[in-house]
Amino acid sequence: MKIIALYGGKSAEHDISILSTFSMLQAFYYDYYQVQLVHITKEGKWFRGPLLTQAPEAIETLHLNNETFEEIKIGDIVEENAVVFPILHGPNGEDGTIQGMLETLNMPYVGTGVLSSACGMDKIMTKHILQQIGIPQVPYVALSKVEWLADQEKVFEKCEGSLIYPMFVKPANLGSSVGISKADTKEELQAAIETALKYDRRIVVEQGIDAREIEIGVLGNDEVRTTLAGEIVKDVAFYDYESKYIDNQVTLQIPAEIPAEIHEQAREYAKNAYIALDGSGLSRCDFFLTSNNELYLNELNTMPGFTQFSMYPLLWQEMGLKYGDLIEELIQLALNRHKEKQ
Ligand code: ADP
Ligand code: MG
Ligand code: MG
Ligand code: K
Repeated sequence: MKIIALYGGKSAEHDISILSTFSMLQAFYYDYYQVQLVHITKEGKWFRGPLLTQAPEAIETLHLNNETFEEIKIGDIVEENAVVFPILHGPNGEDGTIQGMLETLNMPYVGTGVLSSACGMDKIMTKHILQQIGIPQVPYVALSKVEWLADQEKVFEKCEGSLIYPMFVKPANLGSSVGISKADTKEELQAAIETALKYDRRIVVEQGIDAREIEIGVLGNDEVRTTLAGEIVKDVAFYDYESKYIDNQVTLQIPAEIPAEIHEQAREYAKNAYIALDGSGLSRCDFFLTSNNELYLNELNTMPGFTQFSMYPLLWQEMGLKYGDLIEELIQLALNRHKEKQ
């Protein structure tokens, strides 16, 4: 069987996708699979690369070059006995667009379907759904570019009327902390809103809280399993893009040292949220935990970071599922879902 590794992508998280893909390529069971590389450029062009029969030694194998990659049309990836593994983060990859395309092409694919991908990517939509099923979240205000352009003072009133500083301002559709800033004053709020609006026409302003960050791994289609929680232990106050991917200013504590009842609560919320969003395949569910043990669900990431040092695979390793077996399980979940739909 062939695995079609779709990576790169038209998003700010292009480079992270390449890192995750390289890690994964070390772990496929090449006795059973061959891996076809398909690189999506930042401009959204598709290039077919080499067919791998063993793990590549260098990440350069994944980088575009004229000798080993040829431009293809999207429909060219269709073939029998293949499963698509979209290792794409953020808009145009993790947000239901690629998933919808693969549905249309009738190809089995790893990860959440159209609905959960789209809802998980959209922070406003996620909040609406979580609210509906009674999962605690930090207070927030949803805003549009139109509102901001019409009357900035009204927007300030809306935010300051229901939230106190610090506030966190985020584009509705993004990840990896891109476009997110913390605002301690009205001036900073203005700048933060302007920044977030560069990435999306819908944004969210949230109550900033001082909290630990814990994460739960979720895996499965109809039968949903969760991991113990892991904690992102931060040396920095704001877990931003730089600290996550460049400076490595974080360590992972697995399992998180939190009270047993909080642990159970988080697992239950993660499972319920996953089901409410129609999850299948996998997701990583992220929480805030305050010093007086208030637990807030922050977000679900439907294609979480997947290097060997990333939280999601490490959480499953703690549960006894090795990195290679986790990938195998994801492929089987993709095939099962596809079979059920036929
Ligand atoms: P992304 O999808 O980009 O990861 P998050 O909502 O997870 O977006 O925000 C990124 C990081 O910003 C979080 O991991 C956390 O460190 C910080 N953060 C986000 N929202 C808040 C908040 N309301 N209060 C405190 N810190 C926050
Ligand atoms: Mg996210
Ligand atoms: Mg996050
Ligand atoms: K998300």
